[in-house]
Formats: sequence, structure tokens, C-alpha cells
Amino acid sequence: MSSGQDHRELPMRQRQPVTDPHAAQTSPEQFASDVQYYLTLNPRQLPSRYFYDALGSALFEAICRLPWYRVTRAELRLLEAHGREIFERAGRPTRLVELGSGSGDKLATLVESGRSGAGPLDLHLIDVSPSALVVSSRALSALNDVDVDVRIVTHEASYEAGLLEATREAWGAGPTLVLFLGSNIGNFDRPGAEAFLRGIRARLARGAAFLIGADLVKGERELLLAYDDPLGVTAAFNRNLLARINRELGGDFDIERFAHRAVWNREESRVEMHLVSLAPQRVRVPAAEIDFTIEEHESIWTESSYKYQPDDIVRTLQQTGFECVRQWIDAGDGFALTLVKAV
Ligand code: AVI
Repeated sequence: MSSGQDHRELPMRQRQPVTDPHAAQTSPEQFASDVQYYLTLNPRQLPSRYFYDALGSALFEAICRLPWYRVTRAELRLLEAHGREIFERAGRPTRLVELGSGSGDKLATLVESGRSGAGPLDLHLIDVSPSALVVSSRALSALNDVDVDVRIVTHEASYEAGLLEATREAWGAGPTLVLFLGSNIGNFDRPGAEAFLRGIRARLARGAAFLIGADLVKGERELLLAYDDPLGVTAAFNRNLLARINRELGGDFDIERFAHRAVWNREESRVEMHLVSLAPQRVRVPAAEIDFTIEEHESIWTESSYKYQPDDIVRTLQQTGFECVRQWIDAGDGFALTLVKAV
């Protein structure tokens, strides 16, 4: 893959950090040290995993409801339409493990549309947010009312640590389907995505099924509207990162003097989000021990959201230890669900 190769050759300081957006590294000390490190790089950056404090998570939920951000709805439609086939082709799994389960909506949709009444189903929810785990396990418990016998286990952990715990569980062990939805893979750069998928493969038994959702390359106008919506919700989501630094690390970012900007980087196949300084301004973040001047028009690069071609997804999965079972595409909204098995 040429883009992955090129990217790997860039010096580390020019790369957007490889982020596990829901990684468990959220201690105040880690946050301060990451802010210090990334804000003093050239170009300045901040890791996108820090978007998801309570306000940021609420703003992200709102983004998922925006008419211009189609990822969530497209994926839910595919899960609903093809749930039965997903269960069949995944080998009728009795254990489902979702990495970054969030609200639990997607898993609930898949189980409701795909699972017939027979036998209990173990659902393992992995998320770093304890409040998300409470909400999702409550939502998924409701499946018991619609005649699906589910047992729910929550893991407050990063993806990989949670997967290790979930697959170590002796009870209920049976055919397993691991889910990585929401196009979260898009927030890894290409080498990071490959390394992540290899890590997942290493934790799975041969034959285990893996379902991944990924947003596809589409027209620039459509992509930019998804990341720079007319209601300004994505701008608020982006700028909240500076507000979070002010709140938690005593920073003095003048939030109104930073503009949200979304850019489609065609060569790298990614939408980038930036916060652009509207004037030369001094910024101090005492807990991160930084004090710097940011120039007018200088930007802080806060997120990369890589977009895939359908074949690209299959190739990447094949290169990381999986074989393709089936891919379902929503051509209208440009989204793909790909089911693979560990080989
Ligand atoms: C969580 N992640 C897949 C979202 C994305 O599309 O990259 C985060 C997001 N950023 C802006 N809008 C949504």
C-alpha cells in the first residue's frame, strides 16, 4: 500500500499521533504530558482521543444525529438489513465482543435483527467510559424483553486489554464475533491501523469472526460537510478540546480566537480537523508547563479521519491475518461493513 508506506517514512514529528481514540490513557498526568509533547511539535498537534470527556462525548452523540454525518445511520441500516446473514456467516456466534461499545445501539440493532430466539448470547462491552458502559448495558438488557437471552459483561478498558479479558472468560466460551464499528479504524493512520488489526488477530482463536465498519472515500463536498456542519456542532466538538485543556490543566486558550477547519487531504485519503489561530496569541498551560506564542493562521492539528476504498479494507485485513467472508456496502452514503475470519 503506497500511502501506508509513504506515511511510515515521515518523521514522527510530522505525523498525526497514532491514536486509539478510546485508549485508557486519560490520567491527568498523561493528559498534561501529551499536551506538552504534542502542542510543541511542528506542526502543533493534539491527540484526538482527548475529545471524549463528558461534554465531548455528548457532542459526538449529537454529531451522529446530524444529517451531514452519515456514518452512524449508514452502519445501523447495514446491520439491520444484513443481521441474519452476519450471524450465519460468522458461524452462529454465541459470544459477541464489541470494542468501543459506546451507547450500545449498534450491537442492539445487530442482535435484534440477526439473532433468532435460540440459546443464550454473551455480550462483552469494552469501553473506557464507565458512564457509556452503564448506558449500553442498560440498553442491551432490554433485549431480554424481546425474547433474546443475553448475558452482559462490561470491561472498563482499552480495546486490546478488554479483548484479552473478554476472550479469557471461560464461561460461555463458544464461537466468537468481535465488532469494531463506527469507522473508529479511520482515526488510526495506515501503519497504526495495520498494527492495531494485527494486535486484534493475535488475540483471537483461528476461525473467530471479526466485523469492521469503515467510512468510504466519497465526494469532497460531502466529506467536508460531515466534518464542518452548518450547525457548528463539529466545530464545538473540536474547540471543546481547548476548553478541556483550560478546565483540566489551567490553560488560558482564548477559544473564540481559534477557528474550526476541516480539510480533505486527497493524497493521504483523510479528512483532517484543525484549530486555526485567528491572531498571534500567547498561550499558557501551567499543568503542562508550556508557554508559547501561536502565529496568526497557524494551526493545531487535532484529528485525522482516514477514508477507505472497499478493496483497501479487504486487502488490509488479508495482510493482517484474516480472510474475507463478505462485504456489505451502502453505496448511497459510502460505508462498508466487512466480515472476516482469523486464519
Ligand atoms: C469516532 N470517529 C470515527 C469519528 C470520525 O468520523 O472520525 C470522530 C469524529 N470527528 C468529527 N466528527 C466525528
